[in-house]
Amino acid sequence: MKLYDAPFAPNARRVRIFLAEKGVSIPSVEIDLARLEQRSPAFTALNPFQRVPALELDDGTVIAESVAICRYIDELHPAPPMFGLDALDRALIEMWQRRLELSLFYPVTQAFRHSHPAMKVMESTQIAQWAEVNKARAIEAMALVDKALGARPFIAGERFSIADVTGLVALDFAKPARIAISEEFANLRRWREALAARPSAKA
Ligand SMILES: N[C@@H](CCC(=O)N[C@@H](CS)C(=O)NCC(=O)O)C(=O)O
Repeated sequence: MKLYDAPFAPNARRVRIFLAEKGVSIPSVEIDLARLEQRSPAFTALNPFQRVPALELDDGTVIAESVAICRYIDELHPAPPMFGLDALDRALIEMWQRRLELSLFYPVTQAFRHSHPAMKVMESTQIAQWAEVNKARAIEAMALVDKALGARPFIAGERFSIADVTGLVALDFAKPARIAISEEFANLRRWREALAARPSAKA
């Protein structure tokens, strides 16, 4: 297996954190996004969507999309379980994974892509107003997640899951996207600090 990775790419980091939690290591190939290596003919042949991460299996099959890669790894290495143990657990993790991905992570990445000068190379048409819309959406999502978390340790319940990985990566990426995490969101900040203290967060 070969993992196509990029050091500062938040989606690639989701997979790296997941692998670290599982204690699994996969040889990786670095794709230089700033030099648009993801658009090279060789990488496009692997992933026509021109995005990292991508996992190439020994038979040449390519799995792209961070969560699809994580699901595959989870099937091969079930412990510790990160996609849930029973019907309800799996449903709640899926619910939070999707909420965090669509309502928090995606707006944070859009705010970054449409405001940061370094992203001009990838977003040839940067729309400042779209960045602002997404900043506001990310803050709305932070408020909802803060409320939902209450005192529970992890977003989908008592166990660390793929949803927490997406939450941590989204909140960490809020910094380069210039979205402050309000002091008001005490539950959210406590959750983020606990996730950031796990050894996997260094991945
Ligand atoms: N939905 C995809 C998103 C992948 C994605 O957007 N990757 C970014 C890096 S975080 C990328 O490759 N960007 C290159 C580009 O936009 O040209 C996933 O979950 O893996």
